[in-house]
Amino acid sequence: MNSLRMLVCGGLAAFSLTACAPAATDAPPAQSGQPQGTAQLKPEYDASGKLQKLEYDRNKDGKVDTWGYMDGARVVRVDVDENGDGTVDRWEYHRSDAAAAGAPAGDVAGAGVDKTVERVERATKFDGTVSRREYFENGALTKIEEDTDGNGTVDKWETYTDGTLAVMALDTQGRGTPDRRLVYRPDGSMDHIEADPPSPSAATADKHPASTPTIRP
Ligand SMILES: [Ca+2]
Ligand SMILES: [Ca+2]
Ligand SMILES: [Ca+2]
Repeated sequence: MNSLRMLVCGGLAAFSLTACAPAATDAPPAQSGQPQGTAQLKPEYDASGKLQKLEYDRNKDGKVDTWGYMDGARVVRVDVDENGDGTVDRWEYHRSDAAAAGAPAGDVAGAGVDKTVERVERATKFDGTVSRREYFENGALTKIEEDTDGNGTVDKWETYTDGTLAVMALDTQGRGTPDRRLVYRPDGSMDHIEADPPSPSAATADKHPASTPTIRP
């Protein structure tokens, strides 16, 4: 994530936006293949010369694999094709710099920590379907939600404190809510496991109570 951000920012710096702006006004701005671009990085501007999009070939194989959606110099969203099959597998959403408290974009990029990222969505099976969402606050991972079995429902929730996994909650019964929680110490070691007893309402509704699964410790 941070490297992507820096790539995009590095590209911006390489272009020198102030130098590009007058040229973009002279030339038909909506055209693709702006002369200001390189083989690896191609910018797109709107009618007023404001940067709207960057296309980037991260691994230099001649195919675009990273798309940066821009509001001028501000990154709005970055899409990444991580396995090079032409389909996006990662969507990186950025909050506005104003909303990222005390974290102007330039400082953030310089520090190597991007505090404007608020959410990263991933298609972990590379099928174009989002199965994992990572949430950030001021550059620190706070929460991950994942559909590990691909049935469309989240079954794993991870909560992070100071960047360290604090609680992993699992839905092992396919009911849509966690029934088991793994609680970690600040040093990352496991503290204890909490497991819900089988739900009484579920047992009542179950026409075959004998088959109600027992939660293993
Ligand atoms: Ca590429
Ligand atoms: Ca892909
Ligand atoms: Ca699931």
